[in-house]
Amino acid sequence: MKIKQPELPYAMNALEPHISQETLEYHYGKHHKAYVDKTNTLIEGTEFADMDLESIIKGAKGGLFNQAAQVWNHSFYWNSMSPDGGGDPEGAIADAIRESFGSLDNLKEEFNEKTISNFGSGWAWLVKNKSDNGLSIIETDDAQTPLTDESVVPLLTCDVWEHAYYIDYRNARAKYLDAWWKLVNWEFANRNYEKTVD
Ligand code: MN3
Repeated sequence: MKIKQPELPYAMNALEPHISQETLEYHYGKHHKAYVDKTNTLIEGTEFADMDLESIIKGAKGGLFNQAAQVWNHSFYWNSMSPDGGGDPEGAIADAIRESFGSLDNLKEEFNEKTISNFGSGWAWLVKNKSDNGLSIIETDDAQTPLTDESVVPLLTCDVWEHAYYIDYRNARAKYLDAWWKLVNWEFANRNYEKTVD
């Protein structure tokens, strides 16, 4: 089965002024596409050729894992932002944030602190713990993804590879994080949170 790059859920200029069209042209149009293309090249003629993306990620190691996980992580990242995003959360996610962090400001502070201190390239995630439906913040390096962690459900992600923000913010990761919070898609987080509540 050929892995397809999902369509961007909004126009290339829809996240401006926080994230520019130029960034999305490179990030979605070149980086994400390259992960899709390389995954398809690597699975050709192998046991992974007929698997869906999640099965490839769960079964693969090394180069194929890196490419396939980056396909999934980026698709999840596009949905973690919205032109109508930002502001205060509503619904189940709002209650869960209050319960786990006390307030949205506390969540932002902890998320930003952990994300800024990640030394290299990686991802910051808000996840739900399956054990108690509480929320946690996870940092993953390079292509690592909580999709392979059976104990959590990913709710939101922020790409903190430099290619996600260098055009707009140069090396100022903190400014990019401020922009990400202005776009954060609470509806997506709620859908992910609610679909898995037992
Ligand atoms: Mn990226």
